[in-house]
Amino acid sequence: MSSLLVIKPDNYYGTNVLSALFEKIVINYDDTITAIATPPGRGAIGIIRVSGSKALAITDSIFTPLRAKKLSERKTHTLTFGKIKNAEMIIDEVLIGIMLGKSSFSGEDTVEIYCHGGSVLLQQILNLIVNKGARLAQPGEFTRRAFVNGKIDLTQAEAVADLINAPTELARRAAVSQLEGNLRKPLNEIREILINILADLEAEIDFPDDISDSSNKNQLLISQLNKIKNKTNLLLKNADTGRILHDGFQIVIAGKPNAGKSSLLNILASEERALVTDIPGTTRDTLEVDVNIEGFPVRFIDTAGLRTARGKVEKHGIARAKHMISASDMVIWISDISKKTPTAKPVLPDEINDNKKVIWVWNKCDLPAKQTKNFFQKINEIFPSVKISAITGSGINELHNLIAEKLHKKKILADDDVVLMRVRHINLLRKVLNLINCSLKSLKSNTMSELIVMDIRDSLNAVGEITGDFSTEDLLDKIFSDFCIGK
Ligand SMILES: Nc1nc2c(ncn2[C@@H]2O[C@H](COP(=O)(O)OP(=O)(O)OP(=O)(O)O)[C@@H](O)[C@H]2O)c(=O)[nH]1
Ligand SMILES: [Mg+2]
Repeated sequence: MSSLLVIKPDNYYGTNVLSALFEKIVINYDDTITAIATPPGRGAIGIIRVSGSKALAITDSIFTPLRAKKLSERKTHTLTFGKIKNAEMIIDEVLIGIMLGKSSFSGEDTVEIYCHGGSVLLQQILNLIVNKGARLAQPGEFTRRAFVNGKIDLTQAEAVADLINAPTELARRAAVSQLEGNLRKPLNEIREILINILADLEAEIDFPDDISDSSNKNQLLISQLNKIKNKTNLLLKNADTGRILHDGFQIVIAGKPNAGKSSLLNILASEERALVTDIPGTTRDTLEVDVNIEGFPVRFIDTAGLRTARGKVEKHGIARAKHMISASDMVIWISDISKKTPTAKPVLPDEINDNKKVIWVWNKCDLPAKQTKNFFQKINEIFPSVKISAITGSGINELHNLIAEKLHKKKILADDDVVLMRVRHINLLRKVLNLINCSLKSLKSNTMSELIVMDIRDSLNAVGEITGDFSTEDLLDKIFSDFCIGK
């Protein structure tokens, strides 16, 4: 699709200061869409959604209510029992909910058909609806319409997807907070201040003679810009935590062959996922397991033992392990405590470019330790370390705690805490912060107002891009393509 600018109908960039910023293009969302909203497979109930101006008429044409009233004669938010028919053939007995116009999720007439949850049956009803004139919905199109119809902003639309995809309770809480508008509110406040600043600066440029006390004016401007800076910093405060909640945290388990990497993965996964033998070089490929660590979605990755490769397959496995190490958020370096380390200092692969991302795990502590006191001390000075046995399970709780500590668990405090979860939001807000800092510098050095106006406009656009007040079709396509069909 081409890169068109989408302006929401209720957009209030109404001031003449800003009107020149946008070219208004109205996108046609007039057709009626439909989709199965429940997951594939068998279930007690299946749901089909229909949304658009012909939703009621189309559904009426295949539905016979138990009592006389047609759907189009019923009030909003009512349920009607009856039969879906193809000509005279009964397809299913169903309950139908209707939500009309602005009072529906999408902001337009919406019908939900609750039928029995069989895939053939659902497909049949869907086909009937399409034959009567509805179009199959794109992924996330119901939510996209809610956005276009001004029911929610883009942060809330994204929160819908994040809520559905939330891998842990903590991620769900963060998504609900965003859905409730806890990100939208501070962004709107920032936008209001930016609009006011822009209007003042434009007036100053257009009518320079009317400006009386310019030093006072500058002070006011600086204090407004600092206000934005504080609000933006507050939003960015939990960005690291948010990114982990959204994208997960990758921990690679690495070490020499036979150190017990796969055994540790199995104990963390609470099941026998990886093959364990006493032959060094058992693991060749990477193996991933997702675990919830105190609310954070953590992916543990078992890797091939690092040594001089013997053969082509092992060589590939080791290359893959090294790649995973460099791309990871954290490395558990696992070392066999029952074997004497051949070097006086710890030697780690070059791919671990930051000691801060390492937790040193001494494994096999059920066996006699063969390390010198000196070596233990050296490790403790450089890395957080823990002694475990992947056979008996001892020390695993301590390892859990060390990981949780690194995940900044304490940063999420209350339900309404704003946690930026998407890289898109984080990058745009960092851009706002940079631009505001530039404006503050410009003001202090008495740079021309025109240049400050440009920075403020760019900040306004960046905030608008987060909320969707300023967005392109390409951006919307990208965001909504991650949604499931029917949402
Ligand atoms: N005594 C004892 N043996 C262990 C422990 N952890 C693993 N082992 C044994 O060590 C051997 C190697 O374990 P793995 O988990 O396959 O080791 P690995 O690091 O994945 O080895 P590669 O895949 O070959 O690199 C197996 O015989 C395990 O049973 C432990 O805590 N104590
Ligand atoms: Mg292994």
